[in-house]
Amino acid sequence: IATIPAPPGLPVVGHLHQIARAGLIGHLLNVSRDFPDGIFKLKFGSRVGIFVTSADLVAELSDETRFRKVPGPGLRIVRRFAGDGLFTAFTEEPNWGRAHRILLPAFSQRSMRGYYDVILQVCDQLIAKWDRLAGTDVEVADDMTRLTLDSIALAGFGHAFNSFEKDQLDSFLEALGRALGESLNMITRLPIQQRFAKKAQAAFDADIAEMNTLVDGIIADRRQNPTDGNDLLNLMLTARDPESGEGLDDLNIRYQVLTFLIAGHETTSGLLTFAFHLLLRHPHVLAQAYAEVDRVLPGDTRPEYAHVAQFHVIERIIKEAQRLWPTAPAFSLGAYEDEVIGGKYLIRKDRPINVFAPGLHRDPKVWERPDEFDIDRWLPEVEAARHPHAYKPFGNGARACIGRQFAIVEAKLAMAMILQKFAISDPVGYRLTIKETLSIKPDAFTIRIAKRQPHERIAVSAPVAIADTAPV
Ligand code: FDE
Repeated sequence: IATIPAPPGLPVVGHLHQIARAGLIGHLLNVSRDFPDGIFKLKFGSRVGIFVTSADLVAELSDETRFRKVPGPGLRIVRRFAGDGLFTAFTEEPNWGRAHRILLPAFSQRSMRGYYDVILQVCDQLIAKWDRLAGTDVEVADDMTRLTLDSIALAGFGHAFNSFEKDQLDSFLEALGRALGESLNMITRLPIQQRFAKKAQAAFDADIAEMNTLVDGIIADRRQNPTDGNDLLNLMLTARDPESGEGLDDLNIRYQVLTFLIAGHETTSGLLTFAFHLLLRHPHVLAQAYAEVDRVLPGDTRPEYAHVAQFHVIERIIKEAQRLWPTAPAFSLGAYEDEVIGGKYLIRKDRPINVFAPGLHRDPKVWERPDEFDIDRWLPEVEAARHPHAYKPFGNGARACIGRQFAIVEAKLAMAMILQKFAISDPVGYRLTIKETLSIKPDAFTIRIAKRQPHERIAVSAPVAIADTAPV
């Protein structure tokens, strides 16, 4: 049995003081490069976190007979507002299986077809806004957030945020942003600091109350105005678990609605924002994407559901963006019984072990030139030959992302519609800095947008290349 290695740190605070500089993600990436075995531990005050970045070790952790998702410290704090909703539930909690079985049909192929028109409608609002703003610089993450929040709310719950009509992001997002930020603070604070964080605690409670008010309004509205069809909310309110025959109780429905509002927008908006950042860094790939859009959607062709499957280049861009910057950057697993992984590392029963996806997705044993953005890694024959556990942007097994198809359809459609209509460029030469809540996204990233002229849709001019500097 070998001890899990750790970088040198100070006795009391451990490695906390080193995190500030590069942010948690940057720090973990830096540390992971020093541990080629792909496992290390870090001390956060009184707490020790174990991180795994090797595909071989992740293969073992992905064995659902030995390990299952166990929410780690961050998600346990998020439980204060998301409770035993799907994302934050322990796998053994009865409400997880119940809600999973009840809500799975909401993400079938047939349902996706139904959501398509809603997503398209919200994309139209983004395009209309950018049409008005053509010639100026837009804050990418903010508009991607408007897009993803509005589409999950409308498709899942029939709730119209109408975010594109407002200059300010919805106050729900501010409350959520602060609550997630505070959750992150709570896990990195020392216990002694936590005791003095009374003000932060009160603000946290107020933000949760504000989010609950919105969610309760959405639920009450549907109860008063019932609709046909099996959107998420109708399934939550009326469907029964095929196994136990039970439905979801009111508190759990509140947790689920909030969970989907959060999980459905945070990660997808970050994904799109990273993807545009990477595209502007790699003009030859951007040119490929334009060429594909012009082939699949010539002229002003209106995108239809069947077109989405034809965006192969865009799909590879999205996959590669999720490799370098998986926007849900970690998930945690725990052993059913004491286990040994890698032939020598003891993993105690129920102890959360973090799969750190940005590190896994750069495992040098699997990925050549791991820091390079290369969409050809996702050519079918290349992908088929790859280690099966080297890429986990959507988590693993039964607890993997239930919204994955929704997110991918939305991201592909939004990117295609933007490229169909706009020439995008990065006149300031944005240098990536990452904003971390519980998900990650590029901070303060703006792009310049101009309307594409009809003649540009045949011969596409690539924007000027910007010297590559190391990310983070
Ligand atoms: C989930 C999820 C996950 C897992 C986590 C753990 O394990 O902890 C992940 C990793 C994810 N997810 C990711 C992602 C990315 C993206 C872009 C997304 N995601 C998107 C989305 C959308 C929606 C609606 C969603 N998403 C949702 C969700 C949910 C509900 C969940 C939970 C599941 C269970 O059952 O557990 C998830 N997601 Fe996601």
